[in-house]
Amino acid sequence: MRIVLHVDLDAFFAAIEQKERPELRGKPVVVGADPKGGKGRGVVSTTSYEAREYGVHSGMPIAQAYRLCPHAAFVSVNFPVYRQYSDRIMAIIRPYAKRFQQMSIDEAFLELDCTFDEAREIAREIQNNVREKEGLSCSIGVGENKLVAKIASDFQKPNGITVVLPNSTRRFLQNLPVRKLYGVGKRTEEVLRGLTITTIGELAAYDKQRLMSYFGKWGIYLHLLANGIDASTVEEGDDMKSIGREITFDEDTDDYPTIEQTLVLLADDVCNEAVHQGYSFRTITIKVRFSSFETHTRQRTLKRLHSDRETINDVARELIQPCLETKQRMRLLGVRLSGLKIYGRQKQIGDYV
Ligand code: TTP
Ligand code: MG
Repeated sequence: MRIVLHVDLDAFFAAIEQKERPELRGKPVVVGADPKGGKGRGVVSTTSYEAREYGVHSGMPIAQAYRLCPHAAFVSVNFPVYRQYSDRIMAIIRPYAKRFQQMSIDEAFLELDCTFDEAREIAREIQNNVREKEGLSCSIGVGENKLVAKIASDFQKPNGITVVLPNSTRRFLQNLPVRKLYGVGKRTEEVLRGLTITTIGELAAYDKQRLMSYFGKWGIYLHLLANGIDASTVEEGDDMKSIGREITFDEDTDDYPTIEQTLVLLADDVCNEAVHQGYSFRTITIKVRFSSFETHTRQRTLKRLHSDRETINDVARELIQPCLETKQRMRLLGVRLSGLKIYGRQKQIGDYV
């Protein structure tokens, strides 16, 4: 039987800050942009569980976080340190798996060759091992496929283990909101709500043909997911999804030199991060948010892997052109690299520049 285990670190960036700085332990910690006494722009990356009690969460404007919890410790993002933790933790987890797929800086799927009872033991061992070696806690989900394992790891956070046996998959999913299914974002959620579907159980029981008339092929896929069916496999590989940076301007701007300078800064930043971690990339994406909050992303996938900043700069400049032509003021600018592949560590990078 195929068993999938999903590991996700708890409050990852904030937990590392608390580990590195004992004075922050047990306190609300907000990792993200500078709040500037409530006037700061930019967003919250993540928060410690203590800060979540005040309603502060990832993606929230930092000024709002400041209003909700002014006495929190506001800490800026220290990405290279988080990446080092991530690399070490993934190296601890990887040997437990028959197949291993890292999904982001703090989560991975493991395909296991064992029984569900043994999988629960492995989950405990992984938690203990990560706690002893790195001083961090994680939550783990075990299920018959990736979909169930991922939803299960989120079910009892922090420091939880949730095992969903195949014969209880449908019952487990039934009362959860549709938003928990991967691929279901705000838009799909809203359309579903219009059909009076809010839970996964309601979606599973809905007529497949009608879903297809609203969503096309995606409707069939949604119906399968809601029924706990997911055929995607754990793919071996260096699957760090992306390396990205965003900057919210202090004041919205349509000044080309300012925008270009920022673009170069962002390109440099993501390039340094990629080279430092030994990644080459194939896809470059830019993100622009205008004053109206209207947000655009544009991307290009190149024919081969690259690892130089000039390529990022050239492609990013081309991609941003249509956004400049709108003459709207920009609020936020971002650059992201994806299609990443590891080419050993620093020493080989030169070969690919
Ligand atoms: P998550 O696993 O989504 O969040 P988390 O680990 O902080 O908390 P949880 O216990 O709920 O898993 O994301 C992992 C890290 O990615 C997170 O620590 C910070 C970063 N991140 C952002 O920078 N911005 C975001 O909007 C999100 C969701 C995460
Ligand atoms: Mg996490």
